[in-house]
Amino acid sequence: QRPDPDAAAPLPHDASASRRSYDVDALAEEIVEKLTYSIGKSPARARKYDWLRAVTLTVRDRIIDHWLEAEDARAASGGKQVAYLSMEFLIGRLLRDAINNLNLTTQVAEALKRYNVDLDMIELLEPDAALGNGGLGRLAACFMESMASVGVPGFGYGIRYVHGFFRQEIADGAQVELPENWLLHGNPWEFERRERSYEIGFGGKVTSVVGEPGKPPRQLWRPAERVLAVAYDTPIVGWRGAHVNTLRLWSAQALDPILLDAFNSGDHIGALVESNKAEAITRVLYPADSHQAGQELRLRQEFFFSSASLQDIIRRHLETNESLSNLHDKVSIQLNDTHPAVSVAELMRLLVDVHGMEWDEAWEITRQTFSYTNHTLLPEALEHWPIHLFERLLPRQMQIIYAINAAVIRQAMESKGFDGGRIAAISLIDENNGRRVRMGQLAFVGSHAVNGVSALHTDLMKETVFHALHELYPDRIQNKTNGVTPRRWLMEANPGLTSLLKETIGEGFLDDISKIRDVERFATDAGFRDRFAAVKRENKARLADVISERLAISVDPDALFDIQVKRIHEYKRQFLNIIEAVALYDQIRSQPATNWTPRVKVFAGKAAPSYLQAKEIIHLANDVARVINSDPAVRDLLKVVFIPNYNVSLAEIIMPAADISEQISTAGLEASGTGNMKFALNGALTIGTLDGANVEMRDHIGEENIFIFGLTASEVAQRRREGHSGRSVIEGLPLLRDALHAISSGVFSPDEPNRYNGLVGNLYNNDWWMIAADFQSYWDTQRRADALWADPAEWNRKAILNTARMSWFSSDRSIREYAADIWRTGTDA
Ligand code: CR6
Repeated sequence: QRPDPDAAAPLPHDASASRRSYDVDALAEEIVEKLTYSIGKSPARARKYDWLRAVTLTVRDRIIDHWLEAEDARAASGGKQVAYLSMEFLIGRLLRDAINNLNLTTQVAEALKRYNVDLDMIELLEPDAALGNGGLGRLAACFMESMASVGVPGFGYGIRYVHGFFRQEIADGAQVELPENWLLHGNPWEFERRERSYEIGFGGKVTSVVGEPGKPPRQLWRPAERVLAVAYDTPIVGWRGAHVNTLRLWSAQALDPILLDAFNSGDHIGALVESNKAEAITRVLYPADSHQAGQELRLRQEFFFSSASLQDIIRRHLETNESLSNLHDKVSIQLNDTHPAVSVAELMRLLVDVHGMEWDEAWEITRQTFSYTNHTLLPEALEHWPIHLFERLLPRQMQIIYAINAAVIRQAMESKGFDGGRIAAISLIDENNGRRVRMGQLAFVGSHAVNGVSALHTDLMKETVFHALHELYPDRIQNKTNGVTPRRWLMEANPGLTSLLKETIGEGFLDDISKIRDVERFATDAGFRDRFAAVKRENKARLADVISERLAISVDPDALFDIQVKRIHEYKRQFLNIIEAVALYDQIRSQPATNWTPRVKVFAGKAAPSYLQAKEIIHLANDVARVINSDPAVRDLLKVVFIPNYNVSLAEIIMPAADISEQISTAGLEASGTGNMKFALNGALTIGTLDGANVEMRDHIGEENIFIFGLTASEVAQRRREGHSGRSVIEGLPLLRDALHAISSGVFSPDEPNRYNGLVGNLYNNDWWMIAADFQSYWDTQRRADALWADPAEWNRKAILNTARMSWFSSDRSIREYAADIWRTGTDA
């Protein structure tokens, strides 16, 4: 029997005497004790941030009991663990998550109320830990939470960036990037683990040392430069406190904090050069999403956290095992994209050079240990490093990659009769673009399992980037469709809907999200539909308040909220959405008598600082918003809003407030998407292409409950082969032509009429992203949505069916599949 989340003092599992109490009196007392003795303030003098810290420390203590217990249990069982290596963890705020997962919401709020402090207000002060760019980083965060919830013993390994993803402001319509400073008030969640530090080398030389008779010479790498990786641990607590896993993030430090000789001889700056150079490695997150940032510092980051994590994994293994020959039975290492792919070469070096293992055995263990997730097919995002850079920074790893490559090519020629062209396709070295190491190929050959993140994406992997490798290793690629955690994205983000569901179908869905399907029966119940709609309206009013506070724009919560929030990228086609807004604006003005559906189009998202087209799209959205919102002719029929600084916390407000979710990428290019899942779970209707996980969403939700439009992936490929360009399409569609003309003639940018000539010109000359090609279909589908909006009962029925049928897209399901098919670790359920 699970405890009732709203009961006064539910202990997640059996309470042991040492456990801290969960009742309100004890919590209230302890919060003040933290305030007094850990922070040095009396309740009367405490400021908001002091309360945040005191509450965090109080909640944290309750996690620690479980954490230590989990560590002991794990060590005693000797079972297999998962190490999830990811350059990004986009965790957002942790306090609400922790309180929710411990079922402490009511009690903590009650305890704080005694001091006239509001828990909601305190929670909002917590900085958003933005150690990631977008979907990939957020997926890693959802996976950490799900591993702890379903009982997969896991470690997340990543980088403790001092500055996370930049803060975005909009000035005169354009994006401005400002540094982010999440550690400003300290980070009460983390524990520095000095004893867990490792040396990481760069550069230098490799020498051959003659070994024992009959054995090959050993290679000795003497790095020219060495830095220290220091671990910082954050406990991640699962649902109902069942398990606590560890997120271990590495921070770079110099071995010598200061060069005293230099300092004493008067070179005060030079004395700090080394420590600056070392610390630069973990100073800032690269803000490129689905795009390779090809600088040396990025490769240093990748190697730094890979090597530190592997050294840590090996050390932990050897604490309870005699040798490394069973490493693959005890740990599964998941490579989250190719960012940690250098791990394949580094593990070989550690096994062979440092621990004296034979090459063949080491290779077998390496392959059995690693698995790799691919997250994109975009050519500009596939990582490849110039050989000369790789060799200079990582000379021994380069040798190892050559050796692996030779073996793979030999195997291909011998067993499958591969010839020239197909050898070039599998080679770890790209010979065409000035010789580069291909990280995707390295990750692929070094892993026993390779997965895509949606069914369509996985199929396309087999047909495109990994076509030849798939022929060589036909059993290696499998699919693992992404998911999102329902704790954060339903319970915490949408308490109104959660309560309504609890009242309607009971609380079973909290523990087993598949039970949410029970609400399907109520989709035709008028009373329930009204309550569902009332919750949505409240969530929209909350978003309207945010829009009014931040932008001084008033929007009507009764209008249709049509929302596209995600990174700004040409393939995601925010431009298509903006053109539709312009065309609609035009129509509303020229046909004022028509019964238009009042709409609020909401945009949010960041552009990579060096991605000029993406920045132009942001500028255009803001220019169009300014003109439309100030035109009395459209009255309240159309509003366009760009909310700055999209992040996890803002997403938690936006996702529950959407009527329409825009998932309109050019088919074949969005590997999965995860925002699409969050919206639909919260009862938004999707307008989307048959791309990424939209395809599977359609299958689960039912074709009639989702708006699908546009070219399919194979049609896009076909058009591109035929040399499609937008001109003839545009000339045949007056609606589109006029909208584009308005944009390119300066209607929205009178201060610089030519500002959007480039963007529009691309559609005429090329239309690579099929915006012109898909416009009519998109427009028609939006009008179908208008028509449905006119029938609220029917709209709400479909919205309820979305919520009811989205449970498969829980990251608990994804994690169970990884555990069963790739990691071969157990779960609780
Ligand atoms: N940009 C994909 O583009 C996917 C996530 C997580 C992305 C997106 O469709 O949902 O990964 N890819 O799998 C990369 O980051 C390389 C993303 O977030």
